[in-house]
Amino acid sequence: MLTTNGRPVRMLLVYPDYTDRDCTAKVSGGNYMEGLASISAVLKQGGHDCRLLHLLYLHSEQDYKNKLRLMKEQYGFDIVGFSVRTTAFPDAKEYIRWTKDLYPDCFVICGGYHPTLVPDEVLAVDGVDCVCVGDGEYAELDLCDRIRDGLDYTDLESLYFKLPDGSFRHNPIRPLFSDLDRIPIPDFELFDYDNLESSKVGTAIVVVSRGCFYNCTYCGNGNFRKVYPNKKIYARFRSPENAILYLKTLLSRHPCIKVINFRDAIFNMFPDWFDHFIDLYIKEIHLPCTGNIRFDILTEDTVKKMKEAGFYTIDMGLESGDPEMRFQILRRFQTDEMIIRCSSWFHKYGIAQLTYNIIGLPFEDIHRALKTIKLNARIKSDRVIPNIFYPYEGTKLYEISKEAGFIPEGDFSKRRVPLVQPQFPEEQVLFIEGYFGHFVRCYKRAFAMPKRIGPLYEKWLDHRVTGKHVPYRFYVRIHDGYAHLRGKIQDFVVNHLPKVYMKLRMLKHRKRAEKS
Ligand code: B12
Ligand code: SF4
Repeated sequence: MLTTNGRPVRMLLVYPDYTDRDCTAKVSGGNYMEGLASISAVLKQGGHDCRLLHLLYLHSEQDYKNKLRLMKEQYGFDIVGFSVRTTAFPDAKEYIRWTKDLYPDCFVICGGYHPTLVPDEVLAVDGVDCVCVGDGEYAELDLCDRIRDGLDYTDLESLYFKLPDGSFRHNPIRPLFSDLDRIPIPDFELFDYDNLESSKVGTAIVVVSRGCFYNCTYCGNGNFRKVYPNKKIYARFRSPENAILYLKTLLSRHPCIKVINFRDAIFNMFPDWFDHFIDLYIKEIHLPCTGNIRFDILTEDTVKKMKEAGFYTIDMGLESGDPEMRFQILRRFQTDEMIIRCSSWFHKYGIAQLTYNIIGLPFEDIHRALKTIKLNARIKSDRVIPNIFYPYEGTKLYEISKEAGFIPEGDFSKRRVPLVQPQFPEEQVLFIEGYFGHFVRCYKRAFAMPKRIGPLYEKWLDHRVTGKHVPYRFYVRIHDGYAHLRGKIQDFVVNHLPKVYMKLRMLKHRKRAEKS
């Protein structure tokens, strides 16, 4: 049993924070993560200490070990905690192995989305001693307290342990508490905050809630909440007053922040909360902001108020333009009319609209994907983000994909198109993803044309997307080259000329808003 003999515990959190396989060292950037900042705040409030090893790119063994050694020399951690989202799991396994190579006696705990969805799979990994299921702040605090006091910790709620004989001990999951104001303001300084990718362009990633009460089949939320004994209160917000306190604290510590990006799953999930918060935000903060909004619970009045508050743009999950896919496969009960009506309010009040879309869903084909392009064009979305569907283990859509035989054998996490579906081959999915924005622009033009020419142009475009002889592979190759170059230029501007990037971005948003 690990103990620090009365000394406060030192915890090192490891955050593999990258989504590509680029191994080039980066000196700055990375994302803020509310969960880790929150754990750190609670541990520090409890008298322990916490540091972060923020992995901004795929590390080689030597690179990782050098960093860990340095941390050990400078900080002397007792526990290493890995935050693991599903797509980071294969790399996390390597980092854990290398950690144990260097420090065989070090206690390793994993938490985050993947360990919550499939705890035993994570606990089975060599080197993992413990897994945290669900929210981690108070499980971690109790663990550190017991380690400090030399007490048995293997019965702690929300933690699963690997025992010396290799068996697993599953403890019950602690109930959620409804009052998020109990959690201290996050420890923003766990991160090199002013150097984060968002901070460099004057933007703060802010999360003032937990969870979501919807059940979209591709999203982990439906399953994250199942682990709790009182799952009904899974979706919770800080009180509007406490959320304002959060923002004021952040702004006083980091005056470089000029824009707030609310990354809560659905910012208007509780319409009364949202209206009250906006009133306070107008009075007390009033900085340009953006957030993720759901169409079906919005009123025109709220959109009007959002404009007043400083919302210059909003994000919304459109996901699929095919109503059948939306209702039956994704379980998102939003009609085309609803989506079109809400979007018109955003145009009316000059708030730019960004939509998220999924390509390569199970049972989708290029004709259905084309409907997604067309719906984006119809609502005149200002910015479109196409994402290729990834079947997260533990989600309903993973099960559906597996049952249909669309999930290939072996590790599919590194495939560009995870599902293998005869009716929607890889090159077509990549083509739609690559040229999504281009075609949305073309269809916008078609829909704006006079009645006699518009439909003809639309037909010609349909043929360019779904025609029999479209050279999909060739187009994909051209797009890949272009995207690589564009990414390099954008990285350079964000990291070396952040002020120019910020100015260009604000200018672009202003232009869009003026246009609408
Ligand atoms: C805000 C957010 C973001 C932000 C911030 C990212 C971040 N890492 O937090 C941004 C916009 C950058 C982002 C990006 C991405 N995101 Co995101 N994001 C969210 C969102 C909406 C809320 C997360 C949040 O802050 N929750 C509140 C905090 C307090 O909770 P938490 O993070 O879960 O942390 C708690 C526990 O998990 C646990 N815990 C976490 N780590 C650890 C570590 C240890 C040691 C312990 C003990 C406990 C522990 O304790 C924490 C405190 O209670 C969720 C959806 C949702 N509703 O949860 C998706 C979600 C996390 N995102 C997801 C994905 C896929 C991504 C991207 C990969 C998307 C992409 N293709 O680019 C990237 C990955 C970026 C990255 N480097 O991590 C998935 C993850 C699915 C999965 N199974 O792993 C989610 C769940 C949405 C979904 N599709 O289901 N995201
Ligand atoms: S509304 Fe968003 S966060 Fe909520 S379940 Fe659906 S996809 Fe997940």
